[in-house]
Amino acid sequence: MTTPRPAILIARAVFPEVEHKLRQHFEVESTPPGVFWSPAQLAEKLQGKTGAMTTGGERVDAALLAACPQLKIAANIAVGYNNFDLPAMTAAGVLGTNTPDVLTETTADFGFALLMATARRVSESEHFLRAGQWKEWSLDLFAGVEVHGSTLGILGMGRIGQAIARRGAHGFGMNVIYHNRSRLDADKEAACKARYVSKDELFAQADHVVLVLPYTPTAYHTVGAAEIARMKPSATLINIARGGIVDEDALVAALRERRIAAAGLDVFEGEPQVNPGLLSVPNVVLTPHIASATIPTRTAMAMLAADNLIAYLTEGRALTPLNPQVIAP
Ligand code: 8YV
Repeated sequence: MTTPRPAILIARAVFPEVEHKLRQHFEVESTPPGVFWSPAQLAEKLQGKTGAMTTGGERVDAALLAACPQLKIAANIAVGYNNFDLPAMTAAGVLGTNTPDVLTETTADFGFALLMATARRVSESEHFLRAGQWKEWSLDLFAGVEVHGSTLGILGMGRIGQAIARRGAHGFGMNVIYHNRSRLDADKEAACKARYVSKDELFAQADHVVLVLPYTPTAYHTVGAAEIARMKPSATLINIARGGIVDEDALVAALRERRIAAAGLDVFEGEPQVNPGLLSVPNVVLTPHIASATIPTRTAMAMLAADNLIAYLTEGRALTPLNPQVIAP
């Protein structure tokens, strides 16, 4: 008698080649494109499954774990894992994995794209043009703020923060400052030409503040009215980390009153819902959480999540475990 193959759920539609790979190892239930499960539906779909391939949109918390006692692994297609209650997963003996490294450069490219679009008013001016409002050219038409040679302040100096720093320092001759939980070693600081400063100094000195820190419970509203008040009136704020890091109401007020020049946001506290205040101010560039969205990178992320599922459910090991103590208690 052959042992039955493990059953897994792909909780959100993935590329055909990823599903094909998984079907070589598992009984796979996939999710059609455009279908998104509520927490109750997700728990129902996971009945009898030992593995789940998730995205940032699926929460794996104590309630889900209690409803799905057979679950052994949740493989997130994301480097961030704030949708996982990791202590609860560890307590339930469920492994969590993420997708570091494969998205670093692509996400840094987008961070820079958003910075450029925000500083140089790309979206705002395009809306103006499309609305047929362009009648005359003038010297100050959509005059923005400088990028090259300006001061780039990076909050959160992990892999993506360093990749953004390299672009700023080497590509745009920017003066790079950063703040992080721990200071980088001298070699890494030299590679990014970055100088460590306090959080207060970062907000006060930067012409462009870029947020790339992980979203832990203590990071909630790291950027609130007080931090925004420290920023220069000509400064921009770019968020490609997680929406909850910024107090969006405080940001809307600052943008409306032009206390800072502009903001570029790829992430939102209640996404996919967007704070209506943000939709009502012109000096903000808004994108729907697409910083890692190129086909090669999203494929690499999904393949890494697939490889984690295969490695763990067939060989008891994982490539990028978040709570390795589940594997080797
Ligand atoms: C993901 C992200 O695409 O990796 C992350 O943490 O924010 C994005 O790259 C998104 O979270 C979907 O899972």
